[in-house]
Amino acid sequence: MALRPIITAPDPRLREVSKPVEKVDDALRALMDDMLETMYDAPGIGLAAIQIGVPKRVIVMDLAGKDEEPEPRYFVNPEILDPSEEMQAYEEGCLSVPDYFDEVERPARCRVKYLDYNGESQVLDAEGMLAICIQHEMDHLEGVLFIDYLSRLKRERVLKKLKKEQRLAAAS
Ligand code: GNR
Ligand code: NI
Repeated sequence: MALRPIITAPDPRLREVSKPVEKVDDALRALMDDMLETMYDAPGIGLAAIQIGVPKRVIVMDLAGKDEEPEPRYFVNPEILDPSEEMQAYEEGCLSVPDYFDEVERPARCRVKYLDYNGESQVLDAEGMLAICIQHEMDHLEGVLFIDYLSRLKRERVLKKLKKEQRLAAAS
């Protein structure tokens, strides 16, 4: 297992549409292991492969609390079905948009169809934080970031600040 660097906005790779996985094999499981380790280290509750620069439709997640047993989840080629009409708002953050949080509204419930760590087909009914996180991660697979739901003014302000920070970091 290895930690991989997390790429941050406005890196153009975050805008790529990730490609479906053809086979859940040992190489893909090694990628998922690295993703989980990188996510725990960050720390974060979810990670899409493109956030470490790999444009595959793979997501890892763990929503267990700090004092609970880890509960790693793996989603390969996920699809969202039956999003609810009812929406819920939540203050979101993203490891690829560091140190910025803002409210995003998404369907409160959805169903997710995906392949698991062993390549077996699964269907999961999601609500609450699970629904929020799976939709946030699915967006990454389409090259969408949570700041895309904010006003243009807010988004440009965030991106400008990130660019400036990256410029300063590169110069030091
Ligand atoms: O760690 C994360 N926390 C979070 C909080 C609210 C809504 C979504 C998230 S996902 C984020 C990790 C991440 O960037 N995944 O893509
Ligand atoms: Ni994110």
